[in-house]
Amino acid sequence: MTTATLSPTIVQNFDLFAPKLVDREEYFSWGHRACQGCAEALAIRLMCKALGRDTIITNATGCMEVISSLYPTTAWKLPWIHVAFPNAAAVASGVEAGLAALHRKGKIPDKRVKSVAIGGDGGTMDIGFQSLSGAMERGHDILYVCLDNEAYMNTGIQRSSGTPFLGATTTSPAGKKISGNQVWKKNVMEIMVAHNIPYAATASPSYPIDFMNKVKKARAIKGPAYIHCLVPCPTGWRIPSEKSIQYGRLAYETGVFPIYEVEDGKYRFTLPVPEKRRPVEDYLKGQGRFRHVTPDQVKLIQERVDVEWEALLIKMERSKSYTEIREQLKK
Ligand SMILES: Cc1ncc(C[n+]2csc(CCOP(=O)(O)OP(=O)(O)O)c2C)c(N)n1
Ligand SMILES: [Mg+2]
Repeated sequence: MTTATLSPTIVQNFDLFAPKLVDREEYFSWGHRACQGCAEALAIRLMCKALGRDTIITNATGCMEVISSLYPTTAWKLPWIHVAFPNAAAVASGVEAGLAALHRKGKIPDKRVKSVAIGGDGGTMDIGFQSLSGAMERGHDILYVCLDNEAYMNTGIQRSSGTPFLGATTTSPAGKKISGNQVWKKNVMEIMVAHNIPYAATASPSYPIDFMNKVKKARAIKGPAYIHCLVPCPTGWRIPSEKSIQYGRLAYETGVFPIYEVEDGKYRFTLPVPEKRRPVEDYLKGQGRFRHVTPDQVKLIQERVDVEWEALLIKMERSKSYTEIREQLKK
């Protein structure tokens, strides 16, 4: 794969252009046991293509470990470590420290090998949150990719802090007492930005070139980088398996999941910004997990999305990179 940045608009003609632009090598092989239409498995396939061979993956337990490593088979063609639910970022930090020590002792020739951690929303936003925060704060040269399918899918669709407001899961069911998940989704992207790391981004496999560009950029950056990737789950979201890419796009087009990056403190949209956002109803309808949602509740969600979108626009317009601010202060 070339290191040049690819235009995200190419995604419209993905079939036409992608074979020429994207690494043909598969580092996450076919034959794994993911459900049909699993966007999480697709995200990993794309991520690995962008990372390339010199990569060590640390994988928190979750769907991706279960579907990819059924003994005696493996879908991984990269060095891969399966770790416990809460400690992917801690182990990836150790891998990075180990690589640095080997380099110092002259046992490996260069610093090309990148330590990359992956975890689901449960493994990242809940149980692995402390180790993630610690790794980012210590400044390890690692990339952490959160694959957010908005619930603990591997163990049977339990709610996490990534589950959206009113989303029905087995532990936040929609019934007489409650109407699905009763709290708003935790904004881990912004919490990562607050760690003042060099690079943080949101992404989606529905926009594969944009996603892969971000992975490449994050790989090249020295220091901690974080990518929050929304991955529709047909099983948990109760959507047809052929619609996961479409729902990923709707999440962006409605403003439910803004796709952007924050580099050195500066906010930037990375895809063409929708002139007029589609109503959130377009995203909610057709998803079984929101089947019970009333028109009043749709309004409530719309209001929240509008406010958050406006707040983000302000950051896009006003934020400056730390480098720029530093230069200004010198004058
Ligand atoms: C300490 C601990 N608690 C609970 C579990 C059981 N467990 C394994 S995977 C998982 C859910 C993973 O959810 P998430 O991180 O969102 O990944 P997904 O499966 O949705 O991709 C749970 C609860 C465990 N392995 N370890
Ligand atoms: Mg999950």
